[in-house]
Amino acid sequence: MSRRHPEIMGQNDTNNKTRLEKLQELTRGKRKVLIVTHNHPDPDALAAAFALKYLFQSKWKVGSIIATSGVVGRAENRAMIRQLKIDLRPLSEINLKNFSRIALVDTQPGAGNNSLPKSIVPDIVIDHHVPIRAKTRLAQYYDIRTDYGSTSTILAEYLRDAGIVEMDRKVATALLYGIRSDTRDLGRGVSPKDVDACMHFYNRVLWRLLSQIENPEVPRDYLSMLQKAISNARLYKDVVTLDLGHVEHLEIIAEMADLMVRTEGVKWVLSLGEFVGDVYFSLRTKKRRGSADRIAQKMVADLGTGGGHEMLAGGKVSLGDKPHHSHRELTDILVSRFLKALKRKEIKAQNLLTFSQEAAEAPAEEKKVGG
Ligand SMILES: [Mn+2]
Repeated sequence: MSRRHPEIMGQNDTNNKTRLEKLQELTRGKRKVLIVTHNHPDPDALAAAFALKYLFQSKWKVGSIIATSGVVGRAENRAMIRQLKIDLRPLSEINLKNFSRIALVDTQPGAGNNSLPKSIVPDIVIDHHVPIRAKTRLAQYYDIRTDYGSTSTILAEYLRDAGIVEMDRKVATALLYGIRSDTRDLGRGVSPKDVDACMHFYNRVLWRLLSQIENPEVPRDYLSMLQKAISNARLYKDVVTLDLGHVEHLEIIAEMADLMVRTEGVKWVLSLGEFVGDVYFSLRTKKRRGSADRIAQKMVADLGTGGGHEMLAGGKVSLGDKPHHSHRELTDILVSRFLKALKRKEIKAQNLLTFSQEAAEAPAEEKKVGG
């Protein structure tokens, strides 16, 4: 019952202004804040970090550095960094001792998807993912709003309530893209707050730049991955599973899940792949109350980490932690747990394309019978 409620600094009724005061207090007199995103940052993580940096600088003249781990591979995300000039540093090259304040955005300590050493408790945690991690509550400041569609929305509210009228246009563009990309254009896992936030700074968005970010050139490899994804997809009635095998960059796993869930008649998609020795997966569903986050957590029980939201979730199993399992075995366990959770285990798999072809070729009355 209380699972979905927003938890903010341990209270529900604290308003943004009070939070801003607390943030100011925490960073007062600090030379530089380190802002860390989850590994392989997506547009929401990048926008939230970019906006937090802007808030610190423009409001309180506190400098900050944005750092992350992993690879930004998706063409749109690379375009975002390039076009908006987001200065992103590798976390591995940062001396954490040089920072007396560390902020985590779009992730939490113990979530398993960021590279902040386990021994470090960040001072600031801002996120929108379920579950709220135990270690998050140790942070001096945390703002976890699990009913929000994006972390960017939280940052947009901060900027609005900090009284920033003429918001930096690049920051506004980043935030809009962050919100849109996490909510699939304000249509998935979205709250009224996400829509409000967009409306507030709409007139500051650089639309041409945004269009360039959303429609970048893609490498030919991208098309071959697309081909592989489609031909590998297995259909269990209305559920698709998809093993991409080794992937060059991580975002492709989520991207293919997003694509496949748009297939007619498909209600759920599990997309998996192996990246630098770890198995990653993305879950997507058309069901508004799909509990994808709970299924993701069931799938990784005793194996790894997982979480997310009702309609989208993800997880990771490190092969290093499970040396007795091969990539194939782990993938099989994850797929089997997924199908079991959805009660599709007894259904015989079909090839997604064969199925569509048969359906297309079948006479109309037979299709009706199949219902
Ligand atoms: Mn997010």
